[in-house]
Amino acid sequence: MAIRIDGKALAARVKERAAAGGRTLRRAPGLAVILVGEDPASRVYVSGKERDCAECGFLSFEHELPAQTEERELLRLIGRLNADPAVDGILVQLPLPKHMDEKRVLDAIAPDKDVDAFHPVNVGRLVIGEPVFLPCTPAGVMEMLHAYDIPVRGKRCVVLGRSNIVGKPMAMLLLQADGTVTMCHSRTPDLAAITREADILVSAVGRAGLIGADMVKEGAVVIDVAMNRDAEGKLCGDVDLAAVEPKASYITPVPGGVGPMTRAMLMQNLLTAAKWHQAEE
Ligand code: L34
Repeated sequence: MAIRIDGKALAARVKERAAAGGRTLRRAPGLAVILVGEDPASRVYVSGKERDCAECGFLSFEHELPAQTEERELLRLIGRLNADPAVDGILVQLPLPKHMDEKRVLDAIAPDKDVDAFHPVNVGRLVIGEPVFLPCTPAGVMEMLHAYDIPVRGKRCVVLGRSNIVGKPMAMLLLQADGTVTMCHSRTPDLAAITREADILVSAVGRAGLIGADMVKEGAVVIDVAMNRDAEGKLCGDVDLAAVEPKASYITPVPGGVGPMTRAMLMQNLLTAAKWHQAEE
């Protein structure tokens, strides 16, 4: 029977660490959170991030814009926040409304305030192994592996999903930890043959029930990054937890797994940004 990785408890520890770091600074780190439109899930995640800031003794500045806001207005707001010395980090919650060009918006965030690590400069830094900010979700997964003394070196790691937010940076971090990494996606034939080879399996697809026991090797570490709703509307990941749990060595639940860790790593990035900014003052 797998050990359940407790993302909630671990996130609390990461946040305490960030809070302690913040107390050594001259002023509290400040996060600007931009939410465009009324996606209910985004609303929940953004509220969580603001609560995390408060818990850490950090400031948060919320900017709620209506769904029909014009892109140039959002770009103007980002420009103002880039220049605002009280703002150490800027987070534009995704997804954006369809009429906006996500890439243009994310590229407008100053790299030194890009606490999501989505800007090409920060992606590039990650790829060459010199990151300033770590992308929150993959960094949260690495923190979980580390906290449970799960080695990555030499292990077969399989990442499902190739998004810029999760799949690609996840593969990069596992690679930098000396894992042997395979990436799978919607065009990968015979997925199960590959996932069954994994010592560490990370699923970030977004399809409830995708990972059954037949796709998992005995004793594998199974990390579920997805946030889906099942037929009854209950929150779940890609992994059929009941089926896979007896076979895995470690497993992350949804909720209470990677989600809270994503938010905790954001606090760590915000602290990093604030340290940089205050060292320059
Ligand atoms: N810019 N947009 C930007 N940065 C991000 O890092 C995100 N993401 C994803 C969506 N858009 C983003 C998040 O923050 C997903 N995501 C996220 C963050 C937190 C949680 C889930 C997804 C989370 O806290 N999940 C809780 C359950 C929350 C609930 O009850 O709905 C959990 O225990 O998993």
